[in-house]
Amino acid sequence: MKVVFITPASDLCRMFLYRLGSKVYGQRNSITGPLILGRILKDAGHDVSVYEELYANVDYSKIMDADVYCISTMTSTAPRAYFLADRLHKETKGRVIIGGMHASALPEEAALHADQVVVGEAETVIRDVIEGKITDKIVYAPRLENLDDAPFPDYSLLKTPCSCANVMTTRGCPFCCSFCTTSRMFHPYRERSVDSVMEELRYYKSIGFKYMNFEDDNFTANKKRAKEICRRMIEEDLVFRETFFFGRTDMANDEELLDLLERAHLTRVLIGIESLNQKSLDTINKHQTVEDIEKCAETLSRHKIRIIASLVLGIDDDGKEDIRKSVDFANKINAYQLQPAILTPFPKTAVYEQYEKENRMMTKDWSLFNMAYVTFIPKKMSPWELQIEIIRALKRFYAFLPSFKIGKIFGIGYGLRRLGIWLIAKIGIPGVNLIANFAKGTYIYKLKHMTPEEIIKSENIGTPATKS
Ligand code: B12
Ligand code: SF4
Repeated sequence: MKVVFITPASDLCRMFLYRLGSKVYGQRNSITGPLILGRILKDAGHDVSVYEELYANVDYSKIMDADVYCISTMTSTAPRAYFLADRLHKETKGRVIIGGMHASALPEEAALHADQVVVGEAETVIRDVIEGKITDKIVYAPRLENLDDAPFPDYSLLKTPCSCANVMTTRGCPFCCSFCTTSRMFHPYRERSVDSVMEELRYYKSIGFKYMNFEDDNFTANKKRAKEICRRMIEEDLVFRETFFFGRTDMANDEELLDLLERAHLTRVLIGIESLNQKSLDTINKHQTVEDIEKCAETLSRHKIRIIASLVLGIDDDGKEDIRKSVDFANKINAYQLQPAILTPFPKTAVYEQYEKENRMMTKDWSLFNMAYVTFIPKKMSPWELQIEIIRALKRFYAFLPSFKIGKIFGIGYGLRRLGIWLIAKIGIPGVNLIANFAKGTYIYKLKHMTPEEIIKSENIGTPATKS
């Protein structure tokens, strides 16, 4: 059977400027689910290809003869996924299967656009679904107990650009922050054997990848294991030019770990700082203190591990001053990048349930759920004030002069990249203001000109609670 996997990207992410921006921001990398499922199907004799809309336009006229279309969903890409599913249903004879993060949270919604929906990790069911042996409209896939049973992602199936291999050595996270989707989707936390990870790295070296990321939600959750992986990378010459990973502030308590990370070139880490307000950290169930954050910043810089400071904007206990304090802190510690994200209540998370109960959701236009839009009524500021804070944060952080300082610390290449982001932020900010002022009917315009109650009414999602 001819099987085509599509990972959609929203209208915004398919724009030329966005693609250019993401090129400046870092290496192009792929989501691994479709490449793993694709390999299972290829090994079973099917003709498989995988497309990602994020990095290139897909020529749909070339894939209209497939027998099955497999579409992945995140929340922000769900509307595009449904559009493609409807179009493929109308214009082809192929079956449409939808899976991934968003479809797993809201399968009934996805089922309106698909022949079948798979909830959860699909490794154990994908072949039977494609070959018609499982026919349920909504298939609840049992989670993968032993991660070593999954094959490695097959990058030869990918027809769109990719310059960095993504490796998941674990699934899930032992913590459970109130806004986090992955710790729920991939529950409980599971680990692959270190041998299997090494074999995968060897495979990427052999096919010529220069860059490799560990995309585990929390790579250093098990420090002993993280150390073992780094140690073997160094011993077996499996070190890549640079490896990005997600970590938590608690990694800074282990000097040996930091030393090994540095030597294995795991030198760019996204740390969820989220907020410098202890009350907010407790509200989101982060299990992290302000002292942890400060210590982490200091220790990582000693080991030349560059921090991408991730902040969550709009936590109930945070006001504008708290957000600005966090941005200034990121500047003070010479964070390599700032990743400010507006708190986004993804379906099935604790914050989503809470805001639903409190009638604080302003929209369910899923395309806005990309962590750049205010989709709920914040507590300590108006929705527009919060929306503007993310822009202010970028402007405050990606300033012209600090780029030179960063260039001096991390090298000229990094300084230039930072200047690129500064330039993009500069073009982006007046752009948003222009839309907010003149593009009537857009969500940004509504945020600026309407009350939350008016927004909710116009987005048709129910009655708002009075803002406290
Ligand atoms: C790598 C990655 C990226 C890469 C590559 C993405 C791409 N090329 O599209 C980059 C960095 C570019 C990226 C971008 C974004 N990402 Co991202 N990303 C990830 C990450 C870290 C790993 C993905 C992965 O490989 N997972 C492991 C594999 C095993 O899981 P999987 O791919 O979901 O597949 C399994 C199942 O979902 C299912 N499945 C998946 N697809 C299909 C399809 C079918 C037909 C079937 C049956 C089953 C099925 O079976 C698979 C095997 O078990 C995840 C976090 C995570 N842990 O998943 C976030 C994550 C998916 N990203 C997220 C977000 C928000 C984004 C952005 C919107 C961020 C932004 N503001 O720009 C963009 C959107 C990109 C887009 N396509 O438009 C969120 C999504 C939350 C949600 N509920 O929607 C996540 C969960 C991280 C988080 N913050 O919680 N991302
Ligand atoms: S630490 Fe990170 S991955 Fe783990 S639950 Fe919290 S946000 Fe999710």
